Amino acid sequence: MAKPYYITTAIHYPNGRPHIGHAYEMIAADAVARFQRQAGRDVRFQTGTDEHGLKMVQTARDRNIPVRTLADEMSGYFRVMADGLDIGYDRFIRTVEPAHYAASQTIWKAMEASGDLYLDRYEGWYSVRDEAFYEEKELQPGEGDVKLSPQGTPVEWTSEETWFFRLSKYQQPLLDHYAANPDFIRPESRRNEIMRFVEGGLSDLSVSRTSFDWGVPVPDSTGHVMYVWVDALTNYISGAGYPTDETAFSKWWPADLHLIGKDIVRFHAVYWPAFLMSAGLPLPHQIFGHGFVLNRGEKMSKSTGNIVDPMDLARTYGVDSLRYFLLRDISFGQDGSYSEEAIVTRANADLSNSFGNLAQRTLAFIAKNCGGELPGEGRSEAVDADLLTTVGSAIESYRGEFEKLALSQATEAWMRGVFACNQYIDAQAPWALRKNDPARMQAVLRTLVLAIRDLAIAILPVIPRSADKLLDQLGITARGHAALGDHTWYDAARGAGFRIAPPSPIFPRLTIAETEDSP
Ligand code: ME8
Repeated sequence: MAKPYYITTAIHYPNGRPHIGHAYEMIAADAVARFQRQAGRDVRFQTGTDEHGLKMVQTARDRNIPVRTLADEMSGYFRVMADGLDIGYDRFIRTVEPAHYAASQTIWKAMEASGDLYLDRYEGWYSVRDEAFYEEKELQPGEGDVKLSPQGTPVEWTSEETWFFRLSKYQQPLLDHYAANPDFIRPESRRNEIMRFVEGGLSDLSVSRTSFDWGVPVPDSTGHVMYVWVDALTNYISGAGYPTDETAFSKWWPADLHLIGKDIVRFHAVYWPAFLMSAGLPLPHQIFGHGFVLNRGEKMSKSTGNIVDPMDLARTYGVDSLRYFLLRDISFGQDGSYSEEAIVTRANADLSNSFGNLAQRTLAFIAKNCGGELPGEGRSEAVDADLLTTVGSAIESYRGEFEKLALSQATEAWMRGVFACNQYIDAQAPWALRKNDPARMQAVLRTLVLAIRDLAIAILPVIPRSADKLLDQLGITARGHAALGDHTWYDAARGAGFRIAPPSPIFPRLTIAETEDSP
């Protein structure tokens, strides 16, 4: 049995409804999880919501509702979105769960037992929007007296008694870990950014708050709740059985991959490993900081009113068009832009006109002209084997890129296989062979079915719903990588008398939806 594989997304703040950035992260993680399942690995995929902290308190206050009511309502939207986008998570964790409280208190006590926690007075800058402390030297001037964090969010001066974590003690151990594990932080640009930050020196971190009570209580310290990031990061282990279910925890931990956005790499690559070292727990294998999805190149914000509900896009253009677009058009690790035009253009070019058209032409032709029967071997020519070799190597490079999380290059490689098939079908023109050379027609159709089936299996992680439908139309039950390139199923299905029914198109051609302000 292959090694188990544990992947997580960040847990999202449910202080508002989910946006396309959240959808993007879930889709990318889901595609990786599906890919690893296809490779035969026992996969655990965790996502969820991060429900404590001052931001939640303030949003609830603005809406005049209890924080827990806000958390329950908004967390629900995240789960509904995950389900709507076919995110196949194994665990949706909420940080308000009692078992998560207990786990957070256990890791706290372990850090305390290592002598890494002490009580002192914190005075410094805090950004509620980022739920982060910043040093004076990191700030930039904003309008008037306002100071801004490196993320461009306003900071406010705070002063209170808090528990501190001896982060400074972990500067060298962290640098040693980065040096010994070059793949710990990806992509390279983020790794460099974090190394520079840690080399610059680490101050101890304030890890509790006394000015509000919406959080996990610090053990034996009345009036203190944990800094939201302490309990938030702990979700990765509390959701995998820590500390009560040793069997589950030792199976899944350390995680293979924490997939998160570029703005929170510091928390995952500096604070989290330091907490784990302090608690005597192993570190995750990799932290990947993906880029931001921008609306026509602009940051989404409530004030510019350009926040689009990802579920609206999925309803209008189809879940798989959205998934395919995000993974194909944005180079994974970099920022990327989206617009409805871009989604429609990409989905039409690759899915509808290329892959969809290829499958539709082939299956409809067999249904109509061969009574749906899978064609026999007929008279093969060298070009047939050549096509299958080209498709096989396109899929191989797709898999290689996927392994490296180069998701856009992966889908690009897959498209090379699709293009080769389209060239082949045009050149071989089976419709012209029907009367004069039926044996040749059979060989051509058989080759196409073999190629389409492998392309559909390969692309399952990206467009699970449509690829599944296509495989069902072909009567194929195999879904894993082990089936790729294995053509023995074909004669078995033929022998069993399987027939292709007239197919309904799987990738309809899209047009841009009319909006109220369209001309
Ligand atoms: O940071 N494009 O939650 P969050 C792509 N609760 N990704 C984006 C994005 C965008 N426009 N905007 C946000 C938090 N993200 C914490 C995490 S983990 C222990 C705690 C990403 O709801 C962001 O980078 O603000 C992060 O990975 C995730 O969405 C959740 O962001």
